[in-house]
Amino acid sequence: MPEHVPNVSQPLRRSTGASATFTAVLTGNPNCGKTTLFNALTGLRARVGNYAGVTVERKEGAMVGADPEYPVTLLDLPGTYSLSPQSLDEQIARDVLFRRLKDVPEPDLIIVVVDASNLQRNLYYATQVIELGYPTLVALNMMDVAQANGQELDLKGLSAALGVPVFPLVASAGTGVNGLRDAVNDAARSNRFPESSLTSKATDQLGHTYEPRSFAELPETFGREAQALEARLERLFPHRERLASAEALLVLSDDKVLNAHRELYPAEIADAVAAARSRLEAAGVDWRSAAIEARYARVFAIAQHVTTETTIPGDTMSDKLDRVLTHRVWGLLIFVGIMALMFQSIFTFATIPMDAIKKAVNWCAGTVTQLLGAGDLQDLIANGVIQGVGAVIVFLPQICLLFLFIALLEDTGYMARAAFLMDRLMSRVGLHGKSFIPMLSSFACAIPGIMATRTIESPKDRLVTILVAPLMSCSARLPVYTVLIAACIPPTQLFGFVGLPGLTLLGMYLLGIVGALGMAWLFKRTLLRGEPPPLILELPPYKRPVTKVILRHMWDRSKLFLRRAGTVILGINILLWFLATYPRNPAVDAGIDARRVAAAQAMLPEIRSAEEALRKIPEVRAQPAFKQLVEQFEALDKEQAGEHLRQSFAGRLGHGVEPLIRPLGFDWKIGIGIVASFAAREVFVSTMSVVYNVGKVDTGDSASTASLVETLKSETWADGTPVYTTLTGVTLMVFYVFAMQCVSTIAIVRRETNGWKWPLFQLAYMTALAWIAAWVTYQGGRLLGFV
Ligand SMILES: Nc1nc2c(ncn2[C@@H]2O[C@H](COP(=O)(O)OP(=O)(O)OP(=O)(O)O)[C@@H](O)[C@H]2O)c(=O)[nH]1
Ligand SMILES: [Mg+2]
Repeated sequence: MPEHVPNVSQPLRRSTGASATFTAVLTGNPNCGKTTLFNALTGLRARVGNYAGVTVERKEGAMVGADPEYPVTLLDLPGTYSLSPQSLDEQIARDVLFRRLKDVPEPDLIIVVVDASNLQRNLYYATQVIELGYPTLVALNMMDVAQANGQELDLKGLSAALGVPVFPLVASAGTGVNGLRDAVNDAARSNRFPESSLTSKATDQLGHTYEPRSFAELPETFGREAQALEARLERLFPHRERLASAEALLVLSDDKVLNAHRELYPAEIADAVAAARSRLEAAGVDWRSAAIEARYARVFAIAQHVTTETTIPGDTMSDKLDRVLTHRVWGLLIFVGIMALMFQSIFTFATIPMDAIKKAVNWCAGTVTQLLGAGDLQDLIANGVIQGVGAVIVFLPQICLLFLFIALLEDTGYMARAAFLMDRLMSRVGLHGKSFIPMLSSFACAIPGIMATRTIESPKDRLVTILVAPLMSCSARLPVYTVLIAACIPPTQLFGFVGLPGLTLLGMYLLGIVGALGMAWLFKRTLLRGEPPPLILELPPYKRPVTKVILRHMWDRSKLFLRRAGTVILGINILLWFLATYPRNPAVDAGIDARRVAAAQAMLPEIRSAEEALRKIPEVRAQPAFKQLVEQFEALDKEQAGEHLRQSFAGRLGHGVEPLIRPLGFDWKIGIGIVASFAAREVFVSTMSVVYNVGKVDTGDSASTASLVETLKSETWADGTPVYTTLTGVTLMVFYVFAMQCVSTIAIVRRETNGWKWPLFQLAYMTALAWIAAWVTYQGGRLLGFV
């Protein structure tokens, strides 16, 4: 806690150090546009979305347009409905406002963001914050929505009733943001030099907030108890003197405050509170609801007073849409339809740009091959680096499309409906719909999904959701599915319009959902029993998505994907190239060369010496007349590359794990891919590209640049039967649906659960599940007659 104590008579806090910046905190109900305003003021791009609980961490940024001498730091907080938090993310706002976080500077200014179209509910929290006595201003956002709903607001009246300045805004369009920025600047300046700023209008207004204010007219007995407690708190925590009255109300009426934070309050407070509560009970006052009811009454009166309904409120567009979209039957059908459309279009629309990228990658690899002479360096750059990383980058268009869809789902407000629809299904497994939002976010990546679990109130439910979230197919699995589908699934059209590939992809995503629900059910019945609290989920009004938000979201995620390809994947590829290339056994080359010479001499008796034959071979390769011989050479090339790989470190690794994966129908080369992709799933495709290309004799034709899919299709077992059959492809995909192959996810689970226990458990159970599911698929498929 900072030592410096602002006292009530001093209008604004003087900064403690010359370098300390002025800190303005954005707080308010969920989904009222705090992050949109934060982005507008800072020029940053924090994530926004049209549902409650998008921001789950505090975020800091410098306000642009601040006076260079008086820089302003803005703090964006997760939304909360009150100062009595229900979930982890909501606690952050309370902890910042009550100065419980050591690494957060004391707020100099609070900007309460209020959703104008939902005044009454938002004012409940706003009045709680104003009562804290910080310099406060109200950012009245979503004025456009309020207007569209036919509500006219008396801003002066609102400002007078709240006793703080009010700034009307449409943050998503930037309207009014500059006025707010000016006011923050004024406050920052006057904070440094209170004596010279007494004339500033904004400061005058802000100065009002120091009047102790109470918006709840409490029953007399309750008020007396609250005051007594306030006095105690003031004495015990002199540095939080100003907050004491608000804190007293909270401590008295919320039993969770004391129970959850015993360490924050000495026994003296706990005893005093218990005594006060029993006195109140004896007097017939309900201490749990007295303060809440009193505040609601006041807030209701203010909202009534300042709102004029210009049209008779009827069914809004959102209500009408919701009647269909959240319908038990239609809603679910539409949900599945939207998902199917998403996966079908990921396939169809992405093909053209994907082909273009593929060509570009091949061109690069080809150019490098020509520029560098044959040898290890050429192989490393062309196959290890360009083809390996290229194999992942090819998927950029699909990733963009996936994120376009996810951003649309989030920003239109459909996400919350999906959670609502899934609530019935989720309650069967013992969770509620709120857990579905983190699961849906995990379609993009499990990391934001796991972070989003902070909105779940019950710790056990949160843990269950964390444990199952990585089962949802994330974007890193998309390249794996796509390659395997292209290599193993025939492109049959069903009913004339849906392709089997798109359906298979949808199937994998659905399998992930089913797996997640099944495991959640199991965990809720065994490890983490407990009833979920009732679902309270806000359905935000549908909004036209903001193009800028959608594009930024797509761009940010694509950048992340490319950066990963350029760093992690590149590193792993180079390492793999080494593992797949060395040690090199010269005996293999000598043996194969001898057979080449023998083959050449058998066909062309005029060749006498082995040297001559070796010299002639490149010539022969180029001549169509020697078709048979060229084919023999190609078989030998393949054998040579295969033998080298087999004897390499990677090959030994693959052979080492082969007994484990043989029952799943996988060979040792797939084994290399599976082991390597425990670091990150998309490494599978780049590994396959490296494994199948490394050491290939460059024959000048397109063999070394044949697409990965073609190469996979041509892979055979020793007996000549193809490795990548439909059954192998499906089995491998099933393995990837369930396997926990992501170091970053393990790290984030460790952070969110504060220890290694759960991430290791998760790694173990998911790997076991993946193996069992793949085994069932493979053996079941064989029983059904697939090969
Ligand atoms: N019509 C309209 N939409 C807005 C306005 N401000 C923000 N939005 C939209 O409202 C939604 C919520 O915005 P966010 O900035 O994510 O809200 P938040 O308060 O940070 O939400 P949480 O982080 O979940 O608490 C987004 O879809 C925004 O594009 C506004 O003034 N008018
Ligand atoms: Mg936010």
